[in-house]
Amino acid sequence: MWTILLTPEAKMNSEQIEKVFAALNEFQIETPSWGFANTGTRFGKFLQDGAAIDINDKLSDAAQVHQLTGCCPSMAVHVLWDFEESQDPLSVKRAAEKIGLKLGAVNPNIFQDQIYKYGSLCNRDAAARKAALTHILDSVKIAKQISSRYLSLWFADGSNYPGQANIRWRKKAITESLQEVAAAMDSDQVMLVEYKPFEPTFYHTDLADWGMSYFVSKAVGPKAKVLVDTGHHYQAQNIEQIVAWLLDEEMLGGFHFNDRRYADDDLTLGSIDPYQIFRIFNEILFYRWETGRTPEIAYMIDQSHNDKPKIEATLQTVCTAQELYAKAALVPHTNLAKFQESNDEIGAEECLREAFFADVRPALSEWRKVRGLAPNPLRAFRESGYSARIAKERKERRIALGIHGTSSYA
Ligand code: LRH
Ligand code: MN
Repeated sequence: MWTILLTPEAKMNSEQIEKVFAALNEFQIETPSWGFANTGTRFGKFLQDGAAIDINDKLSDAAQVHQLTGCCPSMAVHVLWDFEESQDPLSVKRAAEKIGLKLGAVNPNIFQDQIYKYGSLCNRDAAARKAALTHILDSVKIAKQISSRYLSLWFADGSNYPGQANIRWRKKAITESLQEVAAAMDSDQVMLVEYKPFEPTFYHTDLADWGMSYFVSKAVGPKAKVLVDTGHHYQAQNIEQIVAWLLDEEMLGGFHFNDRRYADDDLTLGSIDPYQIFRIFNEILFYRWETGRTPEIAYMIDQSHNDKPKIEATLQTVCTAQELYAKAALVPHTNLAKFQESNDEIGAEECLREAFFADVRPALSEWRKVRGLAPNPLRAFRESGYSARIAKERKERRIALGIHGTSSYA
């Protein structure tokens, strides 16, 4: 009934190794430009000499991660953090392609300007709404110029006190504006609508949970899908259930992966609860096995590495994501479905536990070796001397540029 995967010395049989290799062949995850820059919390930002200063540094660091892991061919950009006013986005696209990278999801910044004090698209002040809509439409243009399929939208919009906001008015306002944005997008472009229960506002957030993003996305039309940021859930919320529902509704557009102990902590994936990410991957692979449908899902990282060395933290994250995806590919779906139908909860749970506790690292190292990649990317990166090189070069450049690194968020 159960394949004996639990005992550590048990070697995976060829069928299981094939499943792991097939999973690794298809698994790709996008790195965030802001994960390579100096970031912090409201209590401070601890600067790293090696942190990226500009978009070229971010591209160079993202290329390092892709060269070492083979599964991060694109880097997401945050418009106001990555594109200077005068900068031609095409030149950034070309710079990326020169080092084997693509520019990924385009994230407008509709939360940091003073005009957004009471919100962006939900603000009662027409000037703020206009500024936000204009910036988002500019971001759509940039996405087209750099051939990016994804416009990834997160709104800090909300309120801090009861009575402050007409929540229904704001719901209509953001829906109407996003319908206008969708109309400006190409038919093959996807709008990802992210939700977050709180922060930076602490009474209500306009897009606070998956249901609100679902409703607004439905009202916007077929280009809009829901973006699940794993850090944007109340404690104890069953995220994989939300994923299962969005899959069944064909409304799952993508993920912002990170980990958390308390709230939107943006810690490295799998550092606190690796079983959480495994359960999410399991829902996706089980859905595909059961329906034969392979939904297009944008796997992306959204983390701010406030103390860990940023490239190493990103390498840890990518390798952990590969491991957890490979483990989820080992779940025996036929057995699982049979145990579910016969209400054999232990049988069903053991299908997941056996796969989760399987040691896929030998197969993962083998998969890397076959591709001419270092079996252990993190060790290879440490031995490369890249960190010391960039720390020296960027420290000198910061001094030359008179940058003290505490200005913008990323
Ligand atoms: C908001 C968020 C959003 C980004 C930002 C960097 O918390 O998750 O996705 O724009 O982090
Ligand atoms: Mn996010």
